[in-house]
Amino acid sequence: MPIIEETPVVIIGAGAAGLTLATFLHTAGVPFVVLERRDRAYIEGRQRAGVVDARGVRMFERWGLADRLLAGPVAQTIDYRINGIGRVFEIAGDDGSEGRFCTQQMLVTNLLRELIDVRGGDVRFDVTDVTITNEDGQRPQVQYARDGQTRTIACDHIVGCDADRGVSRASIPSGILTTFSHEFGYAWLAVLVEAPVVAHPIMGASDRGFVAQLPRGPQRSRYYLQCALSDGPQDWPDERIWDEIRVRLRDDSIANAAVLDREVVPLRSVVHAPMQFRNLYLAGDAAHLVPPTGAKGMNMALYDVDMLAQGLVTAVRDQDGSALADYSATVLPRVWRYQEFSAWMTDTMHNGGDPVQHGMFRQMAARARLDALFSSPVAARLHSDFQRGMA
Ligand code: RFL
Repeated sequence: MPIIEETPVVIIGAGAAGLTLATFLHTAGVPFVVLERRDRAYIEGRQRAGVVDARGVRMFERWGLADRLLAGPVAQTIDYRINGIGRVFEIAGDDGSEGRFCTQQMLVTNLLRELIDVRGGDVRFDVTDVTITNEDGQRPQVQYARDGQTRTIACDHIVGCDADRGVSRASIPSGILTTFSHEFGYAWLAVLVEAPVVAHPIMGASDRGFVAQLPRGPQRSRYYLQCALSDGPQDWPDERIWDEIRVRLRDDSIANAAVLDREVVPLRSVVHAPMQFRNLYLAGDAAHLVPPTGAKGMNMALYDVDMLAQGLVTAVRDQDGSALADYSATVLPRVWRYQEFSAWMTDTMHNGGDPVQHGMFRQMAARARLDALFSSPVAARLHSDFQRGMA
């Protein structure tokens, strides 16, 4: 016999979105269950984003969690380079709020500690075979297997925080969602190295392709190198990685360091809309993907769950489902603004470099766009606002 339980909210996926939402719900006294297919150690070890933007910092402050969850220095500068020649852009706003170089790994580890170890929140790891029943006029159910047993949870709301290949979006019948997508035609080799960022985070256009170095804690950084879509990690041995970094940054003094991880990430932008169907709500990568160039993937996920948490709290605690009904319409305009920003950053930094793909006209036009950040206070202000998540 399957085990049947009840809870108002089931969250599928314990990544940045699912754990943040669960912690907000716990803070507001709304019961939930989180289902995650991986184990805790795997999730704590997953390295990805590096910045919580200023809006995200404010959000954690508003929920009274910033001191316990966020760490790392403030994110104030980016060294934009063209063929090794750099100019340092100051990310500035007039409201005093700043982003933090808090890695996704650190945020997730702190969320797990706060939610499970401190508060005893209900997060179930190593689940398999999650299936969603979300029929018109019926109470939703989520079924899953763990330790050889099948269990069913009856609930009022299901939140899909299980990223692009999860079960949540796949459970929505075809014809309901529209998928908007764009492929950039190249990939990034993402390399985690045992070497810190020395002065400022770097975003570099070069004739040989894009290069970036971003902090991942006090001793580590992540390099990104534009590469072909057909490349695999095996095409990039350590020596090739370091040679290419030195050439693209025009800096022979950069010494080889240990390469801890390497993966090839195709650059694409995707939005699935609407972000809800009956009692199922999609958040984070389950609803949209951005190329990492603008550092917005995790921050968009945090925005989604901020809005969802507020809607779920009023629906469950105050029996007022109006904010939840408007969830998708509320968040999508902002999703599109940050899609546009991420595509802008991606085009500018890649077209401004290697002219092979888009030609020399687009190269010069992209460099002019980058120049405007340093010559036009209006362009600089807008760019700062997007970087800070305040646009
Ligand atoms: P996550 O963090 O991937 O979490 C999804 C969770 O769902 C679980 N899951 C399931 N659980 C149960 N049943 C199933 N059937 C399930 N299927 C999946 C997974 O195990 C996982 O634990 O998605 P979430 O929470 O939506 O968060 C989104 C962010 O992780 C993502 O947007 C960012 O990592 C994107 N990203 C970056 N974002 C930034 O803001 N700044 C960056 O600099 C940045 N760099 C990056 C990135 C993503 C990268 N990837 C994915 C390759 C760099 C890289 C290399």
